[in-house]
Amino acid sequence: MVDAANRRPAGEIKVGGHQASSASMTTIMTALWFGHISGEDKVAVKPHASPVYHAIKYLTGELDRSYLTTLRERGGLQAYPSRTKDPDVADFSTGSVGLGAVAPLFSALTRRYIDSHFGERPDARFVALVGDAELDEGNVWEAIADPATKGLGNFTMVVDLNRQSLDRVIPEIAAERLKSFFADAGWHVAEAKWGRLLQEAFTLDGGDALEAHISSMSNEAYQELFALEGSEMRNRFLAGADASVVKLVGELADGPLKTLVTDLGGHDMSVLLDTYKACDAEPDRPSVVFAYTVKGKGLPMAGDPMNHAALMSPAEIDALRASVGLDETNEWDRFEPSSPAGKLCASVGGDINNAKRKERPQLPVPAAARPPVTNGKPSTQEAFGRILASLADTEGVGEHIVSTAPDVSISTNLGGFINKKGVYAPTQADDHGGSAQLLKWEPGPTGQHIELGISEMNLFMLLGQLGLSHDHHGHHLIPIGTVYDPFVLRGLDALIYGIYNDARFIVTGTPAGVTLAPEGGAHQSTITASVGAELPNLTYAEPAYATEVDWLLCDAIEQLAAPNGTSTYLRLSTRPIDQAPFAAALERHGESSLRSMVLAGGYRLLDSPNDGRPGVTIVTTGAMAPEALAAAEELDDEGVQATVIHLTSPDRVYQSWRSGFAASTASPSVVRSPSHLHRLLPHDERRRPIVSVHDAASHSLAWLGSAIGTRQYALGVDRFGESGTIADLHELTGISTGNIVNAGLIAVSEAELYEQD
Ligand SMILES: Cc1ncc(C[n+]2csc(CCOP(=O)(O)OP(=O)(O)O)c2C)c(N)n1
Ligand SMILES: [Mg+2]
Repeated sequence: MVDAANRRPAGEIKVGGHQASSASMTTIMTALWFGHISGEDKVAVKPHASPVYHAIKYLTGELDRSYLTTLRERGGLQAYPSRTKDPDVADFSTGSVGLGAVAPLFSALTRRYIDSHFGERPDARFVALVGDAELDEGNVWEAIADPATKGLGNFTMVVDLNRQSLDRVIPEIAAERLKSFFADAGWHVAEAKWGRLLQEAFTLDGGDALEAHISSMSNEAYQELFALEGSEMRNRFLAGADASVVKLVGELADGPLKTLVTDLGGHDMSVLLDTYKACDAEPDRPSVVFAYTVKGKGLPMAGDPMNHAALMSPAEIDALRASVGLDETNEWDRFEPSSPAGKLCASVGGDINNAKRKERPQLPVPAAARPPVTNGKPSTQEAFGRILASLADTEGVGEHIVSTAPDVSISTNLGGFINKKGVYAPTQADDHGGSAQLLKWEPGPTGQHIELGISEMNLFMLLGQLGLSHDHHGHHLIPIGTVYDPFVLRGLDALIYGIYNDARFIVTGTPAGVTLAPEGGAHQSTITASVGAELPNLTYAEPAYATEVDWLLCDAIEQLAAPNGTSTYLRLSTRPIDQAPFAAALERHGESSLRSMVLAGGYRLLDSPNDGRPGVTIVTTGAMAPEALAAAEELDDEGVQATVIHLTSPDRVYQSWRSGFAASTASPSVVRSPSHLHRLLPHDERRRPIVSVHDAASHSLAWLGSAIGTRQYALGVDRFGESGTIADLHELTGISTGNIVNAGLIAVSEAELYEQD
């Protein structure tokens, strides 16, 4: 497949592919699919072995022949296994190394949760096939270390131990150290180290010395043997060997000697099958299999340190094809159906191949949870906590919610929900202790909150798998995670991974921005708003008022199951906010109209219809609403009219503008519907300059002027923060009421200047 892809008429750049990484995995994967797993099991495949996966799916009948020559082609097989783009849907997408290594571990955790809450499903095993260099990624160890993944005996990680990464042969014999890491974490450690030939040789006289000799070789020295032939290989191997080793193997001819000393367990079918079975026999802890392999096994590039992206020449391919008895006329044929191989493929295919996907179910989600109001100046974070606690009691919804947080449940206001629903543990566990009166912790199988350690990667890996629960486990969940907003970036690759996989979840970044002022710069987020706005399949929203949070959260839950729905990222603050301006807007617009505008992304928080005086439009989002309103009032005193638009979701407003013209750029005849922003600004206000203010990078809202066709003055936080009061920080970063007023005055005077020009 890789060769065919690279023989297509060339585009501007090479097609590429990974023949060596694939060859390393063929026995591991053949043993797994044809001799071990069954229909309920879920497997993540090492990114660079995707052709092996497709070959299996072709041989077992799921993948059509026409795809085999389309690797890395538009509409064809994706470069790396893809849940969303490949025709033979992979259980997990992979590509960013390290994530696929633990995605099935979090899927196993999700299965355990589903079994505890909704009755046991059929048994399923979860397998990650990973490259050895993937274990360099810290997220792998974060997942292994988290107590939430403890005891998942239905998970097995198979490490393709070819001792090579992209650039090099990995120095030192790291395998023993890695094994002890897993063992110390309580895992069952198995290995498929030697093939049957070597295992037998080790039982003979001098066998112990032979084993010790091979084991003591450095990775580099052992690896070199694969590329050598004849006496060169013999001399290199026997250099420094004990006399008993020479006695045991010295008589062998060159060919058999090389076959023997390179006989690794990761290419021995029966060794692998036995090792997989041994993992099944460990029901109470996860397993790891170290499968010793050769990168490029069976190919001329075997073991070459530079083989990662190497491609075989046409002559080498011809020789390889001939060596397995094929020619160009029959190289793509399936096995003869009546042959033993053909029969095996057919029987395996009937079991492992994908069933058609079912839509996620629509739940009876209310338009608003309407929690009891307890004080006049709630923050958005506080409102979020109260709304979630109300939804916990909403029939048809509450039982599907599962919350999670990386050790910040209490400080992100999940306490109300946890008090009602409890903390999840597969078996009843001891209470939290401490001031237990404040928070009912009591972990047990009915709890609906999964507490994690501090790893934000784990938060997003778990949300990503909870958010695929409908596909993987047949039960739709409403996963809601919370995290301190700046640390969204700490887990960003896993967040992207989740939404790239079409997982659906809600994540609340709180507190956000400089409003948690005394906490200082390390806790103040600035670029997260842009990240939220720019990521596909994720709706970013930043409300200011409690009812906005309510509508947005209920809508976000609805979106989790909607056919073209998205995940949602709520950027919330701990700043107490006076709700009176919202009440006034509610009065003016009416509930139904205001709700639909809040969900569309924004509304006119303060109206200032054109009365002939110079005017500006102040656009704000989230916790800056009080400053925007105060600035409008001051500007009015200065003789400048100011409308305040509150963007509850800058993301949705941007998308409504951008998708309108994007459709026209593809086809100019497409009639553009007005964007939400244009709906908010009547014609006679569109020439007014815009002053935007955001407790985030100024760049995040800086597109507004371009969208409306007027000059814009973007205020925001473009420096690292420090401790102080909210007022101090607003002043330091240039987003105070005074800054907004001044920007408004400058805007008006420059507008006059330009008009004179
Ligand atoms: C997060 C991330 N960083 C870097 C890469 C680029 N990359 C692709 S494969 C690879 C080396 C993988 O080595 P290993 O896991 O041992 O796989 P092998 O090809 O040896 O089977 C690297 C660095 C990537 N895909 N993802
Ligand atoms: Mg490797």
